[in-house]
Amino acid sequence: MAGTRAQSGEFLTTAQGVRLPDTDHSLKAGARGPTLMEDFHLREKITHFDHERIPERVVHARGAAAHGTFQSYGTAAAVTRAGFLAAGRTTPVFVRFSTVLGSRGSADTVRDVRGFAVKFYTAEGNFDLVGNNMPVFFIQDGIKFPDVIHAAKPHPDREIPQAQTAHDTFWDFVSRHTEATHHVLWAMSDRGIPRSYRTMEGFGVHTFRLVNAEGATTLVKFHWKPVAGVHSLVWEEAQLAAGVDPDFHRRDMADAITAGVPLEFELGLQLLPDTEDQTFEGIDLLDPTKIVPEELAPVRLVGKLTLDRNPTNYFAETEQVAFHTGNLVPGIEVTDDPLMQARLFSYLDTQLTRLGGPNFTQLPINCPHAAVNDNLRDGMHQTAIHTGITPYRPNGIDENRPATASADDGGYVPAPREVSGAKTRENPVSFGDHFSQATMFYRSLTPVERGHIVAAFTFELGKCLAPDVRERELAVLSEVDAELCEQVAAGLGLAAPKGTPAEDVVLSPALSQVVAEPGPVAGRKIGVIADAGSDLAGITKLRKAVERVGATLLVIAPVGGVLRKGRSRQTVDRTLLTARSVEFDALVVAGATTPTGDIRLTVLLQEAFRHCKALAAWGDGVKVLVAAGIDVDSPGVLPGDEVDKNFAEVLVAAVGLHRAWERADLVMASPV
Ligand code: HDD
Repeated sequence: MAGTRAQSGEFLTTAQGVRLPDTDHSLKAGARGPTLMEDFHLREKITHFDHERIPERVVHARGAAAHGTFQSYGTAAAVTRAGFLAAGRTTPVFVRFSTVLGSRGSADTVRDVRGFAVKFYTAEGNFDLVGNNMPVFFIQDGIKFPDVIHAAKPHPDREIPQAQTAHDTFWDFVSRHTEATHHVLWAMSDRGIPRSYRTMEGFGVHTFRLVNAEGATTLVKFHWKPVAGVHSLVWEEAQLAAGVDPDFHRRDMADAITAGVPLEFELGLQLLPDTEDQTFEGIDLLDPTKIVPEELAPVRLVGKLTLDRNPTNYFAETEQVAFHTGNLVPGIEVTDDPLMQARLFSYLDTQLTRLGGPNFTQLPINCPHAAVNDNLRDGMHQTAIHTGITPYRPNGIDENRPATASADDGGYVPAPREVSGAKTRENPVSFGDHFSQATMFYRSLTPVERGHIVAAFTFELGKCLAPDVRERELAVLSEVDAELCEQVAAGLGLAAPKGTPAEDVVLSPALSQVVAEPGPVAGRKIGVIADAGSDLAGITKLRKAVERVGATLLVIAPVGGVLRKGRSRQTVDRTLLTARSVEFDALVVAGATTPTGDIRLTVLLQEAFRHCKALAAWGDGVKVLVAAGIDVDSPGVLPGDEVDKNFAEVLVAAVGLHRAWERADLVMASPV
């Protein structure tokens, strides 16, 4: 099999299968002599190496992926005939998460949109849901995609800055192109810096059309709801993590899957009537800069995605997977959203360069699990050995095979729709509202989330050198919300322009990600600081309690090795040299730990405190917190006497709340 060929047999061989006696020395005329041209092994080894890289994706170059399954609840069967959404179906999937702007080797935790691309290998062919972790987009028409990406990518002269929007060309573009405003608000919110891939929502963004067995149609917006809840990093943490561990998100996902803690998301549908004008409650469903608030159209859960298997080979799977918005199955259709229409062209086209020709569907990761019987032939990298002589229709020689399929045979027959109109390059009038939903988004959030948006705008515009860019973006913000504009202006030391933001927007509390009740903690990391004198038996008890709820406990000690006390043992996972607070969702100081007076310990605890994470300690460990300058009466600081049920439960609940936001005013840098 092509996928395993390189690994078969006992001996190292050439690509031709010839066994090799030596791969460390080139063939030379004497030990100090010139290398001989006849060394076919040297030439093959270097030639292959020279061509190991393929072009990275023009966007979404940085990504990580996992295999899994999608289990249908059957609750969508009335609205779509898509087989994988029928009751009782389980479908294999491959999901690739990504950032948009950075190069393949860039950091995971930068402020950016995250890609959320799902390939369902259904029995009726592959269905790709190529979404993002934000439900809206910067542009309403795909013809502008090169513009927004050119503006957001590094400046062409020096190729800086990498993987971020905090520079002049991005803000020059979006301040002049106000349909981007709603998406910009999302990007500047906590959604731009997710804690983990498992704590992101996903969105199909566009409105799609579902068709059921009777041919009735329903418009739909796809949502992925993370079982772990929606949580983010704080900005300082994201910046630190970009340096401390650029692989933060991919490591988090791979480690959790290895530890047996899968990532889980539920697929949700917002079902909307397929009316003549394709609007809902006044919202244009063909405008990808608009959402339909969940309060107006509830998200109905129709199945569960479980990602539980890491790829075997990054290049063969994660790099070579090719998603395409046009990979559709019967029962799911596209709409006339002009952003989506352009995407239908781009995704197939881009693979021709990236994957070197038209046969990329034969790569194992892209191969449908459904039977393939096409008349496509030859081309670069053809790996199939087609039989027969009639790759054309009609043919008589092979009795006109393969046959075409009617809808009853499972053929992809689109629902008939009238289409008419004069040729024109223009937007519908309804696309002209650029601000009202940006206002709704901002005002629907909690004060702490709004503070993060203010800080993000102040940071990003503070990185712009051109004064007119900053001023023009302030004018945009003045149309969104006066308070937002004034606070950002104050941080930049500029006057706040007066705009006319909408006053009567109906809020959507579902947009906030701050929780009042503790959520699941599976996949979270808790660091326990200990040394040779610590209560190691207490650590064992705590480990059991946190592992029971799917979290991981890591021991942090002054130096590596194994801590021993009596019959207890604890392997050190991190030292004060290798640990940084950003890796942990909570830090705990074990009882009887001696304060080391090490500044790295103080920084570790102070950072976690600043980032509003849970901090706990038992016994004498409390003294370590105090020595690090932590006020143990602060919200989210949990001192205890020993590790008992209550201590563990309180800690897990604090992690489940994600952050002690009540501490935010006290410790986080003020945005202005
Ligand atoms: Fe795109 C990749 C998501 C608009 C053109 N896009 C790409 C990926 C995701 C998205 C998740 C990475 C897929 C992977 O992991 O391989 N893109 C979106 C969303 C959009 C969007 C949610 C708006 C709603 N994209 C968009 C437009 C165009 C493209 C308007 C062009 C007209 N996108 C591409 C592309 C990429 C891509 C150039 C680069 C690599 C690839 O396709 O395979 O074709």
